[in-house]
Amino acid sequence: MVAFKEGFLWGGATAANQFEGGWDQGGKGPSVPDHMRGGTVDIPRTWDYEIDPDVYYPSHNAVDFYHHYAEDIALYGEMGFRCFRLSINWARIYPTGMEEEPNQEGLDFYHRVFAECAKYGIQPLVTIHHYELPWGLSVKYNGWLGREVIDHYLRYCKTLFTEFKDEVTLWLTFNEINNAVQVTGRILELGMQGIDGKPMFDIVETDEMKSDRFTALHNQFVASALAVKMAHEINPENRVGMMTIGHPTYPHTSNPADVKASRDDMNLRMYFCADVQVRGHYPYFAQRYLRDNNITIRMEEGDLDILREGTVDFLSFSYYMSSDASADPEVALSAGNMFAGVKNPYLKASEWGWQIDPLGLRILLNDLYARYEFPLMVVENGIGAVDERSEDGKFHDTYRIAYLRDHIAAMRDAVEDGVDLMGYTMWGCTDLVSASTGEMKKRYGFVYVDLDNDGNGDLHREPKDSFYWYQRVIATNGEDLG
Ligand code: BGP
Repeated sequence: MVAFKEGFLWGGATAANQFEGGWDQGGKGPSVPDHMRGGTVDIPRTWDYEIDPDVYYPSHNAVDFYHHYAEDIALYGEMGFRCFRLSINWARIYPTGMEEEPNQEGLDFYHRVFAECAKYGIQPLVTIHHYELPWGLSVKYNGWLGREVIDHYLRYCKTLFTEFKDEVTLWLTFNEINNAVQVTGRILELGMQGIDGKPMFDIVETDEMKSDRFTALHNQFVASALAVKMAHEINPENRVGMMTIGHPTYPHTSNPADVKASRDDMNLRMYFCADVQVRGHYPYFAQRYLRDNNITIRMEEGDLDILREGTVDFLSFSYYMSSDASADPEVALSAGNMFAGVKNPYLKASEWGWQIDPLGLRILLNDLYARYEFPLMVVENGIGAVDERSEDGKFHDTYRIAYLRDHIAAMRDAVEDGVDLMGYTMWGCTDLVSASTGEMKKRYGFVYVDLDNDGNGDLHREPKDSFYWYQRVIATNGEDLG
C-alpha cells in the first residue's frame, strides 16, 4: 500500500484576524476584518466604516493567541504537529500598510511565535495575506483596486522574507484568492470599500464594478508573481504556494446543460486563478467569460511577463464541501462558505448547511493533479459544529473525528491514486472566530476555547477527544484512523 510520504506535513491552520486578537496592541493598526461585526448563519456579517466602541467586533480579541501563543503551540507540539499554518497580520508589521519602516514590536511577536514552533520541531507555513488588508490601504486605494497596493505588499513581503529568513521557508501569497471571482470576495479578499459603508455581501454589481473587481484580482496576481520571484531571490530554499478554495461542482443531473453549467463553474471558481498562478497565464476560457460579462481588466504593459515569471512552487487549497450546478435557475441553493451552489441529494450537510463530501476531496485532488502535475497541499479542512460539554465534563466530538477520518482516508486514496500530496493542515486547530459569520459557536478545533459569540468566557484551552485521535493519526503517519 502506498502511504503518506515521509515528512508529510501534518498540522493545523489558523488566520491572524480570527485567532490572534490584540488588534490595537503592540503598535498594530486596524485591518479590514477589525471593522466587521459578527453575524449568524442567517444574518451575514456587516462592517462599520467607523469602529463603534460600544460594539463587539469578534476579531479584536479573537481567542487571544497574541497572549496564549506559547500554550497553544505547546498543545500542537503535544499532538505531534509537523506544520503550523498561520497568517501574519500585515497591519501588525505596517500599521497603515504605508509606513517606510516596519513596526519592530510586530516583528518581535512573530519571532517569539516561530521560536516556540522550533522548540517542538514544527515548521511554520505562513499566509502573507489572509483577508487582512490594513484598513489604511483599504480606505486610501479602495483595497486591491489601487495598483499602488502592489508596492506596499512587496515592501511588506521583503520585510518578511528577510526578517524571517532563518525561521520560515514555506509561504502562501494570498488566502483563497479565487474568492475574488465572485462578489463575496470584494471585502474580505480584496479589501474594497462598500457603497457609503454599507455591507457588501448582497451587492448587485454593475459592469463597471465587476471590471474593478477583476482588476483588483489582477493586481493580486501581479503582486503574488513578484513576491514569488522575490522570495526565491532572498532565499532559494523558500517554497511559495498559491491558495485557493477547493470546491468541486458536479452536474446536478446528466442533462448536458447541467454538465456544461458545472464545467463553467469549475472553470471560473477552480481554474481561473490556479491557471494564472500555476501555469503563468490567463486560461483560454478567460476571454470569453470576461467578454460575456462586459468585464475589462485594466492591465499594465509587462504584466503578462510578470505572471509568466512568477509561477508558484505548489498549489494549496481549502476543502470543506462540494455542490451541484444546474442550468435550471429554479433549483434550490445550498449554503457554502464563500461559494454557494445547488444542493446535492446524495450528501448530508453540517449544521451550517455545508455539504459533507469526502469522496469529492479525492476527486478534486485527482483533477488538480491531472491538470497541473504539481505538488498539492490541503491547508484547510474540517467541520464547523456546536460542541457541548458532556456530563463527564469532557468534549466528545465524535462527529468531528468522523468527518476528519473520512477526509484523511480520501486523501490517502488519492495518494494511492498517484497524487503528490505534501501535507494536511486541519482548519481551526484551536477554536477560533468564524470567517463567514464571525461566530464562536461554530467550532472546528481539537482544542476548545472558553469564549462565546458575545465575547464572554475566560479563554482557557481544553483538549477535545479529537485531540488525542489526531495525535494517533500523526504518530502513525495516517495509518491509524481509528
Ligand atoms: C475559509 C477561510 C478561513 C476559515 C474557513 C472556515 O474560507 O480561509 O478563514 O474561516 O473558511 O470558514 P468559516 O469560518 O466561515 O466556517
